[in-house]
Amino acid sequence: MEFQVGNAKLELIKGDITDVEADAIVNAANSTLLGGGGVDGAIHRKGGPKILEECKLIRATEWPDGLPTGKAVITSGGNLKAKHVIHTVGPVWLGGFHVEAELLKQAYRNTLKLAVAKGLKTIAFPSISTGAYGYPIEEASRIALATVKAFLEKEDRLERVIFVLFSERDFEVYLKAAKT
Ligand code: AR6
Repeated sequence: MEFQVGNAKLELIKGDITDVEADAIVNAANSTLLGGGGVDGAIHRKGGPKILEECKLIRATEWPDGLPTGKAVITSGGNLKAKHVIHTVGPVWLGGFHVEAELLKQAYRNTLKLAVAKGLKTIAFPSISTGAYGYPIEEASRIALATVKAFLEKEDRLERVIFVLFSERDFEVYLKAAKT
């Protein structure tokens, strides 16, 4: 499913983000930047050790105490088809009373800003925070889509943003949110 937003195409697909060809795919990482399960594990497994080496360098230089929730950093794509990986940290769901929504917005927005700053044109997102971090996907999908749409309406340098949903159910939830 594809929608036009400003100058860009916003696309929803069901699939594995590690197979996507794009200027950047986004990693739903944790603050350590040293890997984990879910999409993070899949990206490091398929992308190979170069990505982890670059993450370690970022920790040693820019973020010695870890990447704060809502921030984003970029590495190469290693062995992936994607040229780069943008690593961001979504919020852990704590019941909705702890600024989770604002932090989720920041994760999407800071990732998009970094992509533009690096001159990237195509970027693919997973559903940040809705796996291990427990964010209810209906609410997260609305925030994700609204944040990306608002960004694309003001910023004409991105050409394509793809949401890569891992399950049929996640895909249906995002599709419903995109249509309303
Ligand atoms: N392609 C696309 N989506 C995927 C893939 C994939 N290959 N694999 C999983 N997903 P999660 P979070 C979906 O848990 O909730 C990690 O351990 C998955 O079905 O990966 O932000 C990190 O190191 C779900 O819908 O990320 C952190 O510690 C979505 O990606 C923590 O998990 C996000 O699930 C981050 O938790």
